[in-house]
Amino acid sequence: MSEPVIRHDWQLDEIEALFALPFNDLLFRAQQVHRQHFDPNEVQVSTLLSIKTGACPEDCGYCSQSARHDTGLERERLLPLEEVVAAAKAAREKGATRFCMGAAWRNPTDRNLERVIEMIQAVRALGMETCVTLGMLSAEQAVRLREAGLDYYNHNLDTSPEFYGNVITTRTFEDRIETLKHVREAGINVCAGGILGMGEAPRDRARMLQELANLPEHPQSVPINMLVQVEGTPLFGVDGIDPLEFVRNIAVARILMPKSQVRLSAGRTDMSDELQALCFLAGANSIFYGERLLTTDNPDADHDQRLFERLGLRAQAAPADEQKVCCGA
Ligand code: SAM
Ligand code: DTB
Ligand code: SF4
Repeated sequence: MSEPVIRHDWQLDEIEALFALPFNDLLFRAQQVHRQHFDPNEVQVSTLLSIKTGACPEDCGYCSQSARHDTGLERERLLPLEEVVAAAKAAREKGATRFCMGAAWRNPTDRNLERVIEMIQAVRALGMETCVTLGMLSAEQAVRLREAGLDYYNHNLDTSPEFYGNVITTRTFEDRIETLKHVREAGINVCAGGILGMGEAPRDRARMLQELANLPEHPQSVPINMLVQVEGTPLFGVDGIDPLEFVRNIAVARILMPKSQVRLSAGRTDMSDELQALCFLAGANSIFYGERLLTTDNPDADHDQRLFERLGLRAQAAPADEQKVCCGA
């Protein structure tokens, strides 16, 4: 079979045609693409930590951390360095190779950025890859993070440009694209994806994947989250997505972005093992691992280890420094 071309010119009708394929045909195509670029039995394992929780000024309709929603979440100040290092060590001991730190900010102040940089350097010193998600970044801040050795920056498009205003009003889809540009141009690996099950139409899901695939470079990591419904948020109680439709989204993401890590992200506690197995078959090859996401639960590490055993999956080893796309200071 010929090497699939890495494309950045996907048309909406082509993407919708992929979604319309019989399920077996779609999964077969996705699995073929997956095997051309990855070991099909290897999964990248990341652990998350909320380094600054709650009281966020943004109004994201899905989020437990927005100051505008009454979710009963206790706000916390930026965690001390020692606590972050202890959590990273614990994650490493359980088998995670990437440590992702999230802050409930619209954007970091330069002062806070310096504190996060100390965390990045301390976590890298443990031999782990680092990822942070801190909200909007200026071009200068992205360069500063790159110089500090950051491996990945997570910033999700979340949904289609057309549906965006139904979910978030305090920033625009274009703002997100702008931050991704700063991150990419600074030479940091991009982690960008979105959330499914927020009441969006099938066309919005196709549009979100089109926007991701038609970025100047495919994000190196593409987290696909299933909405975790949090009481007190505007999206609590919304009709969720058909699980098989979720699997189709994973498969289409894999086909559009053949070399990206596609992460089966939030929402796994509500998924059966069998549904997760279908997601891996569709080309997902990364997960969040450990009992906590940012503010909500994730499956127990023991359960995930058992699932990996049952499926014959292996956690990807930590990449040697020289193999990293980005190796910083
Ligand atoms: N404040 C920063 C920002 O929004 O860019 C970083 C942290 S924010 C919590 C990171 C991402 O988590 C969001 O963009 C969203 O895609 C995802 N997320 C947040 N709450 C979620 C939920 N309830 N269910 C699924 N994904 C969620
Ligand atoms: C992403 O796409 N999903 C993660 C990470 N990037 C930062 C966050 C999921 C958050 C789920 C809800 C919570 O725990 O607050
Ligand atoms: Fe704030 Fe990020 Fe939550 Fe939006 S998703 S409310 S920006 S923490």
